[in-house]
Amino acid sequence: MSERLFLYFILCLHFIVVFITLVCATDSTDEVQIEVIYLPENCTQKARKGDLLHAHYDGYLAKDGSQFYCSRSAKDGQPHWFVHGVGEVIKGLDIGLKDMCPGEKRKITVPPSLAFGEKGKDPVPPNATLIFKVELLHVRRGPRSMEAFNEMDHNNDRTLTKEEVKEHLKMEAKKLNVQKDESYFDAVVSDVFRRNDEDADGTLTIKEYNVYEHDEL
Ligand SMILES: *[C@@H]1O[C@H](CO)[C@@H](O)[C@H](O)[C@H]1NC(C)=O
Ligand SMILES: *[C@@H]1O[C@H](CO)[C@@H](O)[C@H](O)[C@H]1NC(C)=O
Ligand SMILES: [Ca+2]
Ligand SMILES: [Ca+2]
Repeated sequence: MSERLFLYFILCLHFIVVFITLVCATDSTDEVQIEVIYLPENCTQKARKGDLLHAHYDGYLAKDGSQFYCSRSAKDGQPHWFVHGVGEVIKGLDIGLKDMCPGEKRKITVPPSLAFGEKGKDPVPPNATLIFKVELLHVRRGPRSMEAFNEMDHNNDRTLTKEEVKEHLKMEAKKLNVQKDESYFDAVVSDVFRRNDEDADGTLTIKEYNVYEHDEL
């Protein structure tokens, strides 16, 4: 009798182990898998939340390997600029691009829950696991980074005036070879202040400027 009890006990243990394994397996299918294809010798700047990333990427459906997106052939074939870690791209890509270096290449596998979910989004079908091949070209500190704030804050008083923001925008435009006239910059500055200057005192504090906090991906 006691032997049967013992066997029963073992069987139960076995079930628990199988159960735990299954639960863990289910968990891991909801995770982003990152495979580093190429890592440059020197990593000049790792991608952080709020950074501007410049990248080429191809998207494939995991189930048959068919390609649904290619930045090299889409629109003008230019690599994309986007802000990292703030939902400008699907959640799975924000997670998969974390700490990536300029020049690095990754294969990122994204479960549907962190991509287009149960509904899908044309041309991605429902419940699709996606594979992205990403080549990161440049990482720049984004406009909402502490670095950018400090760069703009010429007199280091921890607040930004309209003039300071305007000067910064002009400098950025010059760096990127974008030609704009004075009224364009005035309009952008007004817009930035209208949306961020909560107490309407004509300056932006760090809090009002909404600097991205630490990475929480
Ligand atoms: C990497 O950085 C070191 C030190 O800055 C430099 O000497 C070396 O040439 C760099 N290598 C590459 C491949 O850029
Ligand atoms: C997608 O997955 C959900 C949850 O597993 C399921 O209820 C739904 O029927 C699936 N949709 C399609 C179109 O396969
Ligand atoms: Ca200032
Ligand atoms: Ca203010």
